[in-house]
Amino acid sequence: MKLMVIGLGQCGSRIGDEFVRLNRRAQKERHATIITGGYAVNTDQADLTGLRYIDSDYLHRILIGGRKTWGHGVGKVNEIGAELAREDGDKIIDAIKTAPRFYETHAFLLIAGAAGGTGSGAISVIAQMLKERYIGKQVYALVTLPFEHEEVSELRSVYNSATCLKSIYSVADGVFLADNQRYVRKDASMATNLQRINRFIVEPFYDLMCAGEITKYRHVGAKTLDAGDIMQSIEGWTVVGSGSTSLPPAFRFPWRLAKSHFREKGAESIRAIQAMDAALSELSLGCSPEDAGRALYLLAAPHNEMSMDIAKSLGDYLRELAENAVIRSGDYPREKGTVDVSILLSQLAFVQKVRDYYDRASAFAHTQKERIKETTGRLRDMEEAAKELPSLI
Ligand SMILES: Nc1nc2c(ncn2[C@@H]2O[C@H](COP(=O)(O)OP(=O)(O)OP(=O)(O)O)[C@@H](O)[C@H]2O)c(=O)[nH]1
Ligand SMILES: [Mg+2]
Repeated sequence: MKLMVIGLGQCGSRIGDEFVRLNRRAQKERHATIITGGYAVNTDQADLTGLRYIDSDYLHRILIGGRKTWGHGVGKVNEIGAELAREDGDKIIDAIKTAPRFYETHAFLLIAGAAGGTGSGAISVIAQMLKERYIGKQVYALVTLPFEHEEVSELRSVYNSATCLKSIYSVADGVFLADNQRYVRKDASMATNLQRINRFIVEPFYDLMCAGEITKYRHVGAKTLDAGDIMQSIEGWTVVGSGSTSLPPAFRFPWRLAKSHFREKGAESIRAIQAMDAALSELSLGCSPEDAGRALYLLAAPHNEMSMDIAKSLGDYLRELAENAVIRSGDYPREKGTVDVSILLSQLAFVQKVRDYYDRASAFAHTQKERIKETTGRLRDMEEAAKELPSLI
């Protein structure tokens, strides 16, 4: 599957940068192209400079709202982020339509951090622009949710997240959710932590996107997962995950293997199930699989680790967990010494975290309104007290 990736704001641009890195890796390791263009959009010039993989010309690193923010961001006010995207969105359209691989693009992927200003505000405006202009092309969003400490210390980040999620859900064809808090490793410094988190966020997309774009015959699966299958599996709230189990050393040298041994036969299925379990426990956001209306899994492993039995046991296992979902699947033969499973759960009917944002943001909006009313009243009181005094201007 080939995506055109547009990162918005600091968080979105950095994750977009990781996708471009992933594309280079796909070209090198698998001779496959999975990104038809990578763009970063921000109101903050310094953040655009800090990227590594996205081309550094002005068509790929796009500054919006320059006249209004002087290149210094919108300070977490996502209404301004949305307004600037409305004014300068054409810059993005102009840039993507000149991309040489534009017509190979299966879908757009817009990325942003929900709690900030620029990305949070711009993502739904740009999604709407793309939907109106490229009718029939899918527009997906990948939205990261704030860390717990941000939610506690700045109520504004909860409010931004809620308004961002509400708006993007109404316009995008699918919204991937990634919860920053799930990736936290307490021992690392913030900067390396963010980079690590970004790598974890993009990783589950790698096999999924590569599987249908393979050119080498021996890497083509019996049941190839192509862009159509993936797009059929994405609608509304979506989470992804990937898990892996390594093969015992003998498996890396298959000619040494006594495959027919009954114990080995059972171990094959167990390895695949273990990888699926790992994928489910590493989902980008905590949710219940039974709330999913669609699900998809991809098994990537050496040829001799993939059989009908294994495919069946994986399918049965996921069916038990996601009993209400239409399940699609694929396989992807590779030489690496691991068994990897990638999972996508979509059309989630309930997401606790999103629901909590909506509730808390509504309460926040209410208290803000009360506070403004109170402040206005007190200011009026003060003016009243000075009514009899002469003014010097
Ligand atoms: N996963 C991840 N989250 C990030 C990254 N950078 C920022 N965030 C999160 O994104 C949210 C803030 O959004 P930003 O992207 O910094 O904000 P912005 O869109 O640039 O908007 P302004 O700076 O307000 O103009 C916070 O919840 C951060 O924790 C990153 O590189 N990776
Ligand atoms: Mg910023």
